[in-house]
Amino acid sequence: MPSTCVVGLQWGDEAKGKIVDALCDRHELVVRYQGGANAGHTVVTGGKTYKLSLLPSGVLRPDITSVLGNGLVIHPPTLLEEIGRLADQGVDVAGRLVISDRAHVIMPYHLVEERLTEESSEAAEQLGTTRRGIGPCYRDKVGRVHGIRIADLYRPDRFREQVRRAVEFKNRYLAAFLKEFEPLDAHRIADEYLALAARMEPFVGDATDLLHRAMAAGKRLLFEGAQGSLLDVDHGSYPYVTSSNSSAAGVWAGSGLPARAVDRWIGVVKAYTTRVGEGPFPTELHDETGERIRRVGKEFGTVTGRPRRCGWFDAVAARYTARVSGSTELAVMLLDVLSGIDRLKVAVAYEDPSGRRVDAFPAHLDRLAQCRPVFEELPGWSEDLSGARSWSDLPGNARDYVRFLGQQLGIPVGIVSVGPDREQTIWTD
Ligand code: 2SA
Ligand code: MG
Repeated sequence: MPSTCVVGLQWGDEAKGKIVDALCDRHELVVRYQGGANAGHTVVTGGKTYKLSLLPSGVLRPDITSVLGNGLVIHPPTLLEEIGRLADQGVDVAGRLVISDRAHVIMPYHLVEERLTEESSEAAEQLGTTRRGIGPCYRDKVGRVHGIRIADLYRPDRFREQVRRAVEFKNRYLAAFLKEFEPLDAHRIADEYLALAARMEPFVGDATDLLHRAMAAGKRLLFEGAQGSLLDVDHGSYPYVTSSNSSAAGVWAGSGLPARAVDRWIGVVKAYTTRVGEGPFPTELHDETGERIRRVGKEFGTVTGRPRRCGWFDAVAARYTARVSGSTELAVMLLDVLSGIDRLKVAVAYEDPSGRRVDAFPAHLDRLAQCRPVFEELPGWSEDLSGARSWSDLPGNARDYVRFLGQQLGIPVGIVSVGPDREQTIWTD
């Protein structure tokens, strides 16, 4: 039985959480390797809805160990709140959640710093982020001078000194930009975080070592990507991306395991495309069909509640990310949402302003913004798909549509989803 990686091939919210949840039966550990509380997973099981943001979907399974790898950025108040909320819903994570001591810590000033750019009068500085402090925390990680890791929380004297230096620096530049700025108090922040650290301590450990031991013992690992590959800081639609490697490229850096640890690579797509936040989106719909997809697909952000922008399936973008993420099989989600749309369109290429065909996903956002999709049209279906449980339960046009997506991306479709519930999943093999 192989270890598996599940990543989104679009701009996030591809319903990866549902696939991870379904695959838990065949794995022993679930590992997140990047991002933080900017992710949003909704898992519906046994008629209950669980909303997770920092914790991986695996925490809902009592026999799974969940790991937050070194590649994450962790906001202690959010982490503890999420653990508490799960406890209220009857899910106890004690003894089966491990947070890497190499992960970075999101500090209160990261949230203030993000407000600075997101509320800037310069439109280009507003990326439409989730405002969870993700970007500023990764900036400090890469900048090295002010980065704080989970392990630092357990060396109180050193930690207080780190916070003092960081706060002194941040106060100076924040005051220069913000009109009404109440300087941050390093003592208060350090006290607050040290108290939170004590509550987190049972969960903190050397996740890299734990994962290597698990691999050596033949345990099966399930890597859960957050956001989507088009939001990858290196490979995505830069600068309208998140600050981590949200494609499969992040697995090694964010977990400490070697490439050979994974042999099954599932790329997850919606049967259409959505995006939250700013940035070019060639197949975006500004009409009734777009509104219909948003309404039927309940396309609103899990973390922020923002309405998601909706559009046709973009095979140019997904073909690119399927390659970058090395996808060996495709999961097509939310197929049921397209029922009742007469003609379905899929972007199979782009065209630039001079009429030239563009097959490769452009590197520059200006070029992407200029590209117009070249659509191929497929007939839709009117049947409700939510009761389908096998490939043969799907209407012929729905099967053709799914096959077409697989052909466009050059990978076999292994999973089709027709609703949020665990049972509403079709395994094509
Ligand atoms: P950030 O906060 O720095 O990571 O934002 C940078 C860009 O990345 C996008 N982003 C996301 N896009 C889709 N889903 C995400 N998770 C939540 C969800 C989002 C929500 O599952 O619904 O609740 O709004 C996610 N996280 C980050 C973000 O929109 C920016 O474009
Ligand atoms: Mg999401």
